[in-house]
Amino acid sequence: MSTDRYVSQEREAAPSGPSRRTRAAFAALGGLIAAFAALCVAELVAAAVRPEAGPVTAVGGAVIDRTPPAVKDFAVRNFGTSDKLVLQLGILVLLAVFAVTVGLLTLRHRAAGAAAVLLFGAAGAAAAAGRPEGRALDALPSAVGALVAAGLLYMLAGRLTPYAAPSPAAGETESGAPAPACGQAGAGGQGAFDRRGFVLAATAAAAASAGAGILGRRLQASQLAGVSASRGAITLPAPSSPAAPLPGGADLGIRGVGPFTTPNKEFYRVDTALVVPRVDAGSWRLRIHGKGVARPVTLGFQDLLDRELVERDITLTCVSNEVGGPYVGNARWIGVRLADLLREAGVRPPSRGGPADQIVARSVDGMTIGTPVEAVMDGRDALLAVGMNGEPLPFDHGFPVRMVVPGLYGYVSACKWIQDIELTTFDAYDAYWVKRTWAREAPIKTESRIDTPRPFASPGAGTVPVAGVAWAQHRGIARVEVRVDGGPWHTARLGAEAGHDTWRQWVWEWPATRGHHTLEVRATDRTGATQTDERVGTVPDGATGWHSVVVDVT
Ligand SMILES: Nc1nc2c(c(=O)[nH]1)N[C@H]1C(S)=C(S)[C@@H](COP(=O)(O)O)O[C@H]1N2
Ligand SMILES: [Mo]
Repeated sequence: MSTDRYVSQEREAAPSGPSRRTRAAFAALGGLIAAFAALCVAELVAAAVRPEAGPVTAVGGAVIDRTPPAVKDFAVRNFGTSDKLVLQLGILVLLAVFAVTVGLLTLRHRAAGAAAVLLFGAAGAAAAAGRPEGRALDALPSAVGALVAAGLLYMLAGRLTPYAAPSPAAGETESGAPAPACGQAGAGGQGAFDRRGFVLAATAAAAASAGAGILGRRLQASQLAGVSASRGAITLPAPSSPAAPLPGGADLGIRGVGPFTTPNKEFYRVDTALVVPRVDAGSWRLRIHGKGVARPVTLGFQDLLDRELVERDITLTCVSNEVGGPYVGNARWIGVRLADLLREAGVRPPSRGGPADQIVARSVDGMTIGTPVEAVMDGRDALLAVGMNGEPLPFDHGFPVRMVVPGLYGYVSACKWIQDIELTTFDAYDAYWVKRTWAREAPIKTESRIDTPRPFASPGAGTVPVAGVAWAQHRGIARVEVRVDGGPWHTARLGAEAGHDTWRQWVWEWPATRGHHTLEVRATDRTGATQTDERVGTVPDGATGWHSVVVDVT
């Protein structure tokens, strides 16, 4: 670049009119291109480090870690499982705004603009390395991306520096010939800059960035394909203690009510992972250690498969499930009994004098989940699960190994992508969600949900099946009742009981009359406790209240 053609003091030749606007637009574009380059380069570096270390993912994760429960609840309620997509789009929009601002800043201070990019990169790097399971190396994608972007922005900004005093005849080159149309600013030589140079450099940079980004994504995809193949190659041994066959009639087969066993693809997913961890079963290890562990152990995936496998139907529920909400699902799990492993390691529950009352499970992505030792060792089927509905765990649901404990909400029991189990006390350690105001202990509350008719449906008068599910894991459902417009309660017909750890379907044939009606449901569990009508929100230990549906019978 022939710097002698540029002035050092931009303000002296401050452009005006159309040229000024063009310069501003180009500067903004330069900022956007630099941001794009940063993301693309970072993606390429992340392919070498790990996908989770990419800046958008890392910043998103850091945001999730710091999101107040009320906001998290709002996000889950309004965006459901697309809350993560919304978050990532939000980050990209903010980044774009920042990029435009920084681009414009370069018009006044070239170096300041580039420095701002480095600062932003430092924030991304800190977010990546500062995640619960973050490593120093995770800072690399953001750092390299920011360095490249800062250099690029500085270079592009150079192309926007106006030429020194206009040539004797504005719009003409020294030889007197007209300026090439796409070269220097055609209109009003005052403030003209190297348009052509900018466009060429910007185009080349955008193309190179896209290339790096695509290459990065390809590399990441091929790594994932490798792990997927290793999952595909797994055959789970037949369980030595199979689940009892589902009693006929567990599934009432009513339209509008999901199947008794929720297919994996339809199973709700709740976690903080923006990138689903892809753990290779071959290199997976689980360490069991801590207070009162006489014989710490480290197990591999095959070690689990070589043990006695049990198969159980267990209904999972999220504490963030609103009354009537979708975050509940029932699956047939295969795994090893966690209590057996703990006993072999020398662990005793508090009731037998053990010093630890809390199991803290840690996932590969830094989630921590605290479960009462007593619950895990009280005889219930607390599993280290390796299979879900006849296949290895799906990646979304914790492959290769997760915990499943009947009767406890997921955030205090169901650690996915588990890699470490530490025996400790509730006094000594607060797990991830407990630090964020959720309760230390959270047994699942007795709840019921109307799945059909849907809210504001308009069925015809006559017999209308009102149906849904009810759950009170590890206590079992004894009765479900429905009432119309606050009238008397009617006992619903229950689906056959598959065990105390699963939900039950229910149906009540409603002789529906024309008009506006409110349907309400309540369940009673096998301890005799009836679901309370008191409405409380999900924080800190699960929502209560009766689910109601308003319909218009025609
Ligand atoms: N590693 C990890 N495990 C996790 C979570 C998480 O965010 N990270 N979320 C928990 C919560 S809140 C619930 S409700 C269950 C949901 O399990 P699912 O996504 O398989 O339905 O997983 C639990 N295990
Ligand atoms: Mo949850």
